[in-house]
Amino acid sequence: MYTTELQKQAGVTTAEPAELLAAFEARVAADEFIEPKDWMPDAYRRTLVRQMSQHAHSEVVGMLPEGNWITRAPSLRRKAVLLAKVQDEGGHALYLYSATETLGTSREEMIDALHSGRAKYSTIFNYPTLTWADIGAIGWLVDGAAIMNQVPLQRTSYGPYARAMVRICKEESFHQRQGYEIMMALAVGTPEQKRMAQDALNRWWWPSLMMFGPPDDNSPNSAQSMRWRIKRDTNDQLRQKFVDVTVPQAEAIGLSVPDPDLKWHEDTGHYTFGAIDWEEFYAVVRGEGPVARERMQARRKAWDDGAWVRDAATAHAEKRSRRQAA
Ligand code: BYC
Repeated sequence: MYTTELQKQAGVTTAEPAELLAAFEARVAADEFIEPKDWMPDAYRRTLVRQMSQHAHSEVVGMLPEGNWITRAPSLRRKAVLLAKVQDEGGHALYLYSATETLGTSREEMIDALHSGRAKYSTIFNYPTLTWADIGAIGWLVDGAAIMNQVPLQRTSYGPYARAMVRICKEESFHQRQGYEIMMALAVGTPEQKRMAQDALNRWWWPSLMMFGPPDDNSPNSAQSMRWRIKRDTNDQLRQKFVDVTVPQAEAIGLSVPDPDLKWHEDTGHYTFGAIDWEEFYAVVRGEGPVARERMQARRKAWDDGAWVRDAATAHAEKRSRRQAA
């Protein structure tokens, strides 16, 4: 009844009933959603907590590079749009933290893991936003990469994660368009504006490709996550789709992708592209990104500065429940 070959493959370390595991695997294979109260292997739960909380952290840290430009947006319209976008990212983090809490972890545990450096967040947010064109490049490339990764996650096997993704993807598609629209405007602007747009593309292109994670043959979590249908596509498959969709968008506005090895293949209908600097990726994952320290300082400060708000909200909730009980 206990530890079977199936359990070993699933990375199950404690003895878990084989029939429950078999029923779980069958439901996943039939594309049924797994819900919070359903039985699930510990390793499945741990993988989800890891991926979903890191996803939530990425949304919250992702507010920083763009938030940095709200006061400097070049017009009232741009300011209003950027403000709405950054607020959406905060909302995404809230849906994701709530969905992760259904797996039995708490918001405090997750935030503590981020602030202590135990939990990761996307490498992309450790690069600085130097000019207004970077805001265009982030919307276009970073949100574009996020959509590519997140559309399949609407069919991820864990119900609360899949449902959170539906709304997130709708909002991300608006984000991608606002970024591309900024790039379009700059690309037909003055020579200096066009130069800024090209410079932003040059700096954000390769880090955007890294967002999809290490290559498949070096991605320790992919095989199991694909089997459990947490991930529906591999890192390399999504990266390829992103390149295929994005290169023509750059060409349409007269910008060039900074990759001399980029080549279109009529026969396969795909681009091949140059080597990604994985040393840079792993260094950024290790916390050595150009603005990694500033990002974590900003998050910790925001958490400390917000302590009075959390205290006030808790006191208010307690007062309300006392009043209701009376
Ligand atoms: N950055 O075995 P692998 C956004 C880690 S937010 C940092 O392939 P997995 C947005 C990985 O965690 C975008 N670390 O892992 C917000 C693992 O380490 P651990 C965030 C990375 O999980 C605001 C190790 O490398 N999106 O779009 O199978 C404004 C080995 O990797 C990265 C999500 O989080 C990275 N880029 O696949 C604008 C989507 N890549 O955890 C935009 C959900 C890999 O074992 N997440 N690592 O210590 C996923 O789809 C998957 O977790 C990943 C990685 C594809 C990211």
